[in-house]
Amino acid sequence: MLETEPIKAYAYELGFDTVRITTAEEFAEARQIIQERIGRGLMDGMSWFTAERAEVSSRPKALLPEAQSIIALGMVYLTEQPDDGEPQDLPRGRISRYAWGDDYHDTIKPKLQQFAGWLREYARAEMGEQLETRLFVDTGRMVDRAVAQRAGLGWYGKNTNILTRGWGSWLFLAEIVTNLSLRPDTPIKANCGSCEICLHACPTAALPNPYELDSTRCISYLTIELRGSIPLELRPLMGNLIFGCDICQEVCPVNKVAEKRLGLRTETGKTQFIALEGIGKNSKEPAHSFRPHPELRPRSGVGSSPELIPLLSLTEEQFRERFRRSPIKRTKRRGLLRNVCVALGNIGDPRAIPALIGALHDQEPLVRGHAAWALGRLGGEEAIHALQSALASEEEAEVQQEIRCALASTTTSPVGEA
Ligand code: B12
Ligand code: SF4
Ligand code: SF4
Repeated sequence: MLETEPIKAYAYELGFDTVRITTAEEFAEARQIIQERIGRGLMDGMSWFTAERAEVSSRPKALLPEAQSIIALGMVYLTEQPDDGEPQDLPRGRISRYAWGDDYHDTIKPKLQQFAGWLREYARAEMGEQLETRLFVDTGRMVDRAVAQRAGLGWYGKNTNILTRGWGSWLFLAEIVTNLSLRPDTPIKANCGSCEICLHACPTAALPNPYELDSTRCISYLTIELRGSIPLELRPLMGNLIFGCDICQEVCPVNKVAEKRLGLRTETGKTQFIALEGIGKNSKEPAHSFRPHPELRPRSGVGSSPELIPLLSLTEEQFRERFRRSPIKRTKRRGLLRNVCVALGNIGDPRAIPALIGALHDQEPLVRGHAAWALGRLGGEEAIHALQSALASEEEAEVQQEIRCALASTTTSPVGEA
């Protein structure tokens, strides 16, 4: 059997922060749970997330018939909060931490390919073995969290994220399925105990029970995966979140310990690394000095809390250019502007009214409908007048309905006025 220590050492050298190994046995329990959740409609709206996908993604041998082992990898994505510039008093949105920097798929995939190249040489030199691999990060048909749990990389938190000793849940998961027979690690004996903080902190009640996520209510799904209209009753609960949601991770005590250990502090409302010495010492991981990954550092000009009003005038071309390297491109322009409208409706700053009136005439019906909702929330003569004249010229039934609803629920006094 091949020695696993050099494999793990190479994973760290490549920039992964944690690595464990498990067998290529099927993930029968995960499959059963996923299929049950699909059956109950908890994954509705993600048409790609099918029972057939669950079937394949829980059977490594369906993906690689010769599979023997899985190398489970984690890459921490704690970074400094980017400087979002001035002025601070205009309405701003919130982007979840994993999207402050470049798209992690683009960062991790080449590393997995490099890893597989190295592994091929290592297997040939040590044992004369021919290597077969399949590489996965997020989008592939693999149950990333179930692999990480069985490999002992971490344990399931009640918010369904994998928590690790030392890094909390602030890490991306990836895998290499291989035909090599490698000594497996054992699962960690840890759990959330009696804590239920995340369940109560979720603004949309998307965590009805421990370890159970109702995706259809999760802000991450609503802002990233959902292609159409956001359900009316959930919009007021979304605050200023415009891409993803970190709330159930931010409140987690395990994450707070990890952040402190890594020297991450919140100062003047911004998170920054204050101390970076001695990191790794209390962790089970080798004491390699943690630095926020250069590849994951915010540099794509996206920011963590962008000004919302200017986003409403982004053209398709400007959207593509600005978010070219960011995970945000997944929402497409219309999805992002839809989210921006909801955030502006929730923030209630009347300075957004002119831009929202402009968005009432956007080329995308989805944006027009959500701009109408936001104007209804803001209220006031100007907003009502704009809604009435938009109704007269609007041709899409769904947008007409949004405008009627907005008019029915609004008041002539703008938000903030008695
Ligand atoms: C679909 C998907 C989503 C969906 C649905 C999320 C979900 N919980 O299922 C949406 C769009 C909502 C989403 C959101 C997010 N996602 Co996502 N997502 C995925 C994806 C593609 C599949 C997940 C899946 O299989 N879901 C099906 C459900 C049923 O599986 P599950 O929640 O893991 O359920 C398990 C547990 O509940 C457990 N379980 C059930 N009952 C019990 C009982 C006990 C006692 C125990 C111990 C366990 C247990 O068993 C289940 C099966 O394994 C994975 C990538 C991948 N290929 O796996 C990324 C992935 C899970 N997402 C990830 C991330 C980062 C996020 C967000 C944080 C992004 C954000 N900031 O907005 C949020 C987190 C929301 C949340 N609280 O989970 C990371 C998670 C990393 C980690 N540390 O866990 C992954 C692994 C991507 C990656 N490769 O890094 N995501
Ligand atoms: S990501 Fe946000 S909306 Fe989704 S479960 Fe966590 S707190 Fe709730
Ligand atoms: S907040 Fe508490 S219950 Fe939720 S994942 Fe963290 S430790 Fe577990």
